[in-house]
Amino acid sequence: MVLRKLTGVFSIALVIGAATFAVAGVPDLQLSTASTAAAGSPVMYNLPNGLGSTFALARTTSGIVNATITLTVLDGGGVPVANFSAADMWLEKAVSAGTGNFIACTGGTTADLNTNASGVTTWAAPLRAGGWSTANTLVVINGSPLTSSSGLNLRHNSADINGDGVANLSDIPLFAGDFTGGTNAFRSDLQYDGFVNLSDIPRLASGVGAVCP
Ligand SMILES: [Ca+2]
Ligand SMILES: [Ca+2]
Repeated sequence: MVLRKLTGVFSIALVIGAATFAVAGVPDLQLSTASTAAAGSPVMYNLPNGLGSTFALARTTSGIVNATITLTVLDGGGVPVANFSAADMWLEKAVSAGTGNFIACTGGTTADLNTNASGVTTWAAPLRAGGWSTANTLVVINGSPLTSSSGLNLRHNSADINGDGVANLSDIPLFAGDFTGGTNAFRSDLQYDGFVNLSDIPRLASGVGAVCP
C-alpha cells in the first residue's frame, strides 16, 4: 500500500516534470512547422561565396519557382517564440546514402532573420554552400531537425560539384564527364531543367573561384 502511494506520487512528479520541461519560449520541434510554397521538387543553385540563386529563383523542370522557406517557431504551449536567434536555425541535408555530398560553409544555411513577433522567419537569401543533394532538406533548430515533418522536398546543386567547399578547376572534370556521358547527372545540371547541356556551362564558368567567406 505504501509502495503504491509512493509510486503514485512519483508518477505525479513525472507529469509535473514533463509539463515544466515544455518551457515557455523554448521551440517545440513537433509544433513548429516549415514549408515552401513551391510545387514539385525544386532545386537550389548554391555557391560557397553566397553568389548562387535566391530561393525565389529555384528551378524545376517547369522553370523558375519560388522555394522560399517559411518557418513558424512555437513553444510547447503553441505560443510563438519571438526574436529567436537566426544563428540557431539552419538547413541540413537529410542523411540518406547515395543522395549527394552537400556541404555548408560555417553559418552558411542559417535563417535570414531572427523570428518575428509571430515566431516566423524565412530562408530567401542565397545559401553559402556547395555539393549536391537529392535528399530532403531538414530545418534544424538548436541542432535538432523538426519532427513535424520528414523535411522539405528541396534539392541542391553547385559548381562545387565534388563538395569540398571550393568551386575550382578540380570540379571541371566531373562536369566534363557528365556532359559527354549523356547521363544528365543531377550534380552537373547546374541550371536545372533535367538536362546537362550547354546552358549549364555559364554557371560552372562563373562559379569557379567561389570559396566560403
Ligand atoms: Ca570543389
Ligand atoms: Ca540544365
